[in-house]
Amino acid sequence: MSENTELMKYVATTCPYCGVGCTLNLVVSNGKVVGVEPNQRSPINEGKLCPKGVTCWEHIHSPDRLTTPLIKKDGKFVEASWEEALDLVAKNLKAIYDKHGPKGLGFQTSCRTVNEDCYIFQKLARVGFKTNNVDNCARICHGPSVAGLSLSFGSGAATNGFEDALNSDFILIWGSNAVEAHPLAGRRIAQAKKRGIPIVVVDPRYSMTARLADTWVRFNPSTHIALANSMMYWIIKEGLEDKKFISDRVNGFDDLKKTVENYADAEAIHGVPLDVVKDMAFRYAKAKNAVIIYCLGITELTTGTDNVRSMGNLALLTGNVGREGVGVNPLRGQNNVQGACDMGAYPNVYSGYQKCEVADNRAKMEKAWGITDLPDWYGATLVEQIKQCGEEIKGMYILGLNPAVTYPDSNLVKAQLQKLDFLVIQDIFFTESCQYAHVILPGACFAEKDGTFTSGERRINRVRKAVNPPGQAKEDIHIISELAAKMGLKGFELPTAKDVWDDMRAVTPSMFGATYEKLEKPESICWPCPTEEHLGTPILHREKFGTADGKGNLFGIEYRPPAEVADAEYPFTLMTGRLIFHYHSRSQTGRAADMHREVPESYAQINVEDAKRLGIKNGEYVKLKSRRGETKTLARVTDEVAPGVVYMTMHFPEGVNNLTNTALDPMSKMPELKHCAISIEKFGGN
Ligand SMILES: Nc1nc2c(c(=O)[nH]1)N[C@H]1C(S)=C(S)[C@@H](COP(=O)(O)OP(=O)(O)OC[C@H]3O[C@@H](n4cnc5c(=O)[nH]c(N)nc54)[C@H](O)[C@@H]3O)O[C@H]1N2
Ligand SMILES: Nc1nc2c(c(=O)[nH]1)N[C@H]1C(S)=C(S)[C@@H](COP(=O)(O)OP(=O)(O)OC[C@H]3O[C@@H](n4cnc5c(=O)[nH]c(N)nc54)[C@H](O)[C@@H]3O)O[C@H]1N2
Ligand code: SF4
Ligand SMILES: [Mo]
Repeated sequence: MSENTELMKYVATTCPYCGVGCTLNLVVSNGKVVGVEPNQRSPINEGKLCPKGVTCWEHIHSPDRLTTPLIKKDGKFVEASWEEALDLVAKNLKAIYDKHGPKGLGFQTSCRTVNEDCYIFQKLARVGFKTNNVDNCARICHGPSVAGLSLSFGSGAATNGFEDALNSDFILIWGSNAVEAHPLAGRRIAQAKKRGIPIVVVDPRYSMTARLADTWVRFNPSTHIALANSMMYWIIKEGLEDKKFISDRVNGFDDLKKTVENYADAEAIHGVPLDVVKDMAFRYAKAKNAVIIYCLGITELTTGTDNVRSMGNLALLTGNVGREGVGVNPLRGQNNVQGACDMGAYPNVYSGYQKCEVADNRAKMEKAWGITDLPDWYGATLVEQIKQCGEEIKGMYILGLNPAVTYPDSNLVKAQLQKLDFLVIQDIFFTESCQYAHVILPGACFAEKDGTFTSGERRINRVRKAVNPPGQAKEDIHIISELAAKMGLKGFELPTAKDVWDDMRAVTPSMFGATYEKLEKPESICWPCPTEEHLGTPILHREKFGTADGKGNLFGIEYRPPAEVADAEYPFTLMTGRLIFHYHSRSQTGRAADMHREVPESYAQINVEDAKRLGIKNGEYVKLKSRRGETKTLARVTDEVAPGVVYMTMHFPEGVNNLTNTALDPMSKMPELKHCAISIEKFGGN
């Protein structure tokens, strides 16, 4: 039966939104996706989906999809053939490389698309242009988790799975609004609550997740290190540290002990009364099995890596790593943020975190890829690449990212992109960033290709093709392999996603055993999976840590304030985040009618007392200003944020990132997306 006459079929695949990795069936009728059915047998979502999952098919056949390559001529985009567009891309990237060398180009890839796209993309950068200037969206998401947990535990990944929270005796949720951002992981937390497992949520804001907690601890934004240090001071003072675990498996106790001595009572910094600090610390330390779940409240700050290491400190100090019901679990954000990093779309590692600076690793990849002279240097990261536009970097290739909306300081980003001699963007929609491109290449969305997404619990879930891409749009791996062919590169003749995956497996010890055959099962497998007989590794660090000496590392870390703090001119602290109904820059959820209707416009939460003082009423427009720009938004007057604090979602263009700051965490190069100083005015004045 041809595709156009078939009646109805179910295609098992994975949700394209968040890192929980719920599996679902796309319902296909007459060559079109007409709905979804959650996978009833999935151990991840057990037949449930959140509003984003339920509507994840609605954008697939949107009339706004990019259907043909576009080339900018005389300032206007005109339709072009693939031949013409790819010739132009090959010619321009090569010309820049010949003139400016490997550091003249920047490559940025998505965490929304499949592992296979990410792998072949970084291979193109490294083989075709000998550059490590390749990065992915994790940089501005969980980059500090990769950096921090690697230092603490020797692996940057979550230690335990989502369901494992049910094996815990105490759940500490820190800077994560899982109920809205990871609803099916949030469901596990709700199940834990029903079973009577105590839940403490640490958040400056009374979030949806804080509502679920039995104890909500409000603290001052961006003071995580001080608060964690205070907790550890009291844990050590009461002798509640796990002495055996520390002596057997952990380095650095003395350094930590000395540092936390100054934080016995740090309420002046973090704002949490001493009795609350002690109560939280003792409950965490005394629980038989305690787990920490954290997210962007921890990472998206200039102290991101140190905040993550503070979570590692708490767990190591109390022996809460390496078995069921414990661990430190960053809820990875995008559907494939774990995978994009695993695939080596990162400026210092190949797939499976094999470091580029190690000569043996370079030699191995050179042999596999049939080339010489792979670079050993640490490439420029996402925001560094933007800062270098027009200077070192003259050309850029962006696959599935929308920097004009999602990177800090949008005005700067737009100005920088315009300084490029050549910008190619490969997306499924014409995004706010596309207007700055010279060539736009139409990719295929998740429903139109085969591949894999790796979820936040390191589970490699299959993505399966249900329908053809619209018009001339092509699967992203095909676009890249055709481009590579135009450049005369070898090793890109990989017609299927499985071929790309096998190409990756062959050079990646930690994923070598994860064959497509093994990924067929509904529960799939979690890497590390080194051999074909291996069944995967749901829990990390059982016997030893992934560090060189096999031990976990405690670090004495001093509190540092954020890069920009409120002052007389900009007296409010801006926090930023998410809503359940929208996803990032809304290129997809904005095209799902039900989602759009729920919250059609941007808003900022402003404290009742502040609003009263400024004469602002609920539902009025306000102007928010920072040193970098301004934005107009609706005011929601509430006591969910403390006086002096404003919370705004990131989903609308001309929005929150007009205000944010590009200051970087020195270790992970994460920009301070969650903290800057602003002023508030009634729109149009008083
Ligand atoms: N609906 C929806 N779900 C999503 C996404 C989406 O866009 N929409 N995106 C996905 C992605 S990529 C990610 S990374 C995750 C993110 O998931 P989360 O990190 O859970 O979501 P956020 O709302 O960004 O931030 C979480 C919380 O951090 C708090 N917070 C805690 N401490 C601090 C602090 O010191 N300073 C500041 N400023 N805030 C703090 C905020 O109050 C907020 O409640 O969500 C994923 N899921
Ligand atoms: N102020 C502030 N800023 C933030 C955050 C915050 O909390 N506060 N959060 C940050 C975080 S955690 C993240 S992850 C980033 C997200 O930043 P982005 O990744 O830039 O955001 P998205 O809107 O998800 O953009 C993904 C793009 O990929 C396209 N796409 C989807 N699937 C495919 C595919 O299969 N192929 C191709 N070629 N394209 C595809 C989509 O159309 C979309 O344009 O934003 C960051 N920015
Ligand atoms: S929880 Fe995440 S993966 Fe699951 S349906 Fe919702 S958006 Fe998709
Ligand atoms: Mo993210």
